[in-house]
Amino acid sequence: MGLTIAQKIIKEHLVSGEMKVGEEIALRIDQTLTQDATGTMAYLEFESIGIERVRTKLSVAYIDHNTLQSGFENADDHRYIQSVAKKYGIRFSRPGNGICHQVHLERFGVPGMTLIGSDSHTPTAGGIGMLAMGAGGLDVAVAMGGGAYYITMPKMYKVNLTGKLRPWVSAKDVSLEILRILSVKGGVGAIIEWGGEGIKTLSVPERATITNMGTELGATTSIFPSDEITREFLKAQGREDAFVALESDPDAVYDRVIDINLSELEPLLACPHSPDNIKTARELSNVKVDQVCIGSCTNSSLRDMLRVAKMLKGKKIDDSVSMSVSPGSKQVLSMLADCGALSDILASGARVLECACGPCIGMGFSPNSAGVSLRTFNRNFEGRSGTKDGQVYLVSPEVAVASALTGYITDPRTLGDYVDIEMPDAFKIDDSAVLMPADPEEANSIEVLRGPNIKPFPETKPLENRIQANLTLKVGDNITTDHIMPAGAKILPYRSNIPYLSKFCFAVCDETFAQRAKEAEKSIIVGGSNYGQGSSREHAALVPLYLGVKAVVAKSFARIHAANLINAGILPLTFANPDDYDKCTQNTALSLENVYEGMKKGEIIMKNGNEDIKLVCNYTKRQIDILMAGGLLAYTKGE
Ligand code: MIC
Ligand code: SF4
Repeated sequence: MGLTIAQKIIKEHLVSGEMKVGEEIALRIDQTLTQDATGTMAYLEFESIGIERVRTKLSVAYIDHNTLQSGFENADDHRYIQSVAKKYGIRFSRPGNGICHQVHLERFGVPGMTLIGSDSHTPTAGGIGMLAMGAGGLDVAVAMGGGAYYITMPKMYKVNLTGKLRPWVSAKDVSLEILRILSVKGGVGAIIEWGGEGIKTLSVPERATITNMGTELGATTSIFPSDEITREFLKAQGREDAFVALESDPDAVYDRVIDINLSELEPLLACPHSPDNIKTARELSNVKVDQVCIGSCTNSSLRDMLRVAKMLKGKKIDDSVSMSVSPGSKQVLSMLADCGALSDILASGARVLECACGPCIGMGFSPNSAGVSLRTFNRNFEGRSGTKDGQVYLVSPEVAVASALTGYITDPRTLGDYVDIEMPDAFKIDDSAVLMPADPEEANSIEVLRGPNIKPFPETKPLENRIQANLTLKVGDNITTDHIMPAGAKILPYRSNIPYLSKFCFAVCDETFAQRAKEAEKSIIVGGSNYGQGSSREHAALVPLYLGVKAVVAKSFARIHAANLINAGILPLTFANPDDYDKCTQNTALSLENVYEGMKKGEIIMKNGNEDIKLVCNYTKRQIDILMAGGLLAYTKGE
């Protein structure tokens, strides 16, 4: 039987386990990346594992999420990451150099290699045929130390593209179309391979937009073949030597095949507050727009920015619209400046922000009250923009600019002739904002610089056999890690201060939760399906751990969050009968019985008053050992 692209890479990196869907497999990891918002914690964990130097082929620490440095906390964390990187053999991408996924694609990604990153959009590198996955910080720390990365062997989905995108329709519309077809949970447990004749019409940045947003499907990752288009891209980046060709075997078997005819797509939007709430631009043309943001790891490539500049050239955005443009990297910004496109953007009335995540993670540029914000980003969860009642729509750069010009949601096809752009043959290479680590001989003398905002890792305790706890919070379906542990300008500087962060846990759903959980001492949370979708932030597990959460009982879980819960020593459990969700009432006492035996059997009984509710778990021996030890850190140190 032939293999898919992902299966080929998995086979080559398999450390243990069998490549059977649903089985746990361990993979050798070639490269890692971190960003600052998850990085501080990941490096604290790496230090506590006690390894002298990273054992990967390449590890990069990016500063891109919180670059404001308003107050010492954030600035201290940057210095901490810079000093750790220098000491332990990690490259350090300075603030301003760009968004981790964009820079990694440009400068470091290699087809056929494995990459894990402490950020859920790490699959962006799948655009050049890398097996790239988002992971919790602790998993990345272990991989930096040479440890394997454990996942459940995914199913294989294939999306077959035919045709060619029509003018004004773009890669973002392909992402939105697949979200319309599959929904935010449709990719859970699967790797999505993109193929078919249609991919020959898509450049690497367009492919990367598509793999980037595969995260919103809940997929383990997404991947394109590595072909002549990939070679051209790497060559233009001065990295042709990194090229290897990669394709699936003609007789590869897929669990599901989805056909999309590119020629039939039209400009789409994801409406508030979910990336799969899809409508056409045509349908929404009477919606007034207050704000437009262009950028994020989904749509900040040179290609996207040149198109934006060309559309804006000689025009003015509507007076009622506030617009920002954040180029994805220093390379993009500096090439825009060199060719004059930056002036066209500025002359239109748009503001140019730093090459960073910025508004995407609520770091400024929040919409006005109940404001309609069109963003070329990948997430429009409630409150994420920093404005609780902000109405965020996800769009392509084409829809974004067309709407900024008119002040209303606008189908760009109504604007007239298509503006084509020409891509340069070569990118401008300047890696001076990526600092190299010290030589191993020097490393000992390098001091790690720790600021006072760094607080110790929450205390973990070995698992109890009988867990009596209060059902402190009951939530619905599709709860995101942004609900569990919000981000944004007020909170992000405290990612290395779990006690402080804990005050904001679940604040979007229930502002009293943190206080109530502390008072209860031991809590169980009950959730619906796809619990923990979205970001990879392990803080969404570490903060509940700090607040005494012992288990989360849900209808189903998102992949990275379930792994983060286990890493934190919290039990993720699912209802054997999803209807039992309705029997659970907030603020009642629950008890998990005979947990040790139950974990082995895959079945734990939860006492809810006089009733027994059957819960299931499918832990591997390794996961049971981690939970018994009180989390991955304790387990790794005790190994
Ligand atoms: C996000 O897009 O939500 C983030 C911020 O990039 C997160 C990481 C984090 O919370 O630090 C992610 O996607 O993993
Ligand atoms: Fe940054 Fe937004 Fe991408 Fe997350 S989704 S890495 S916050 S740009």
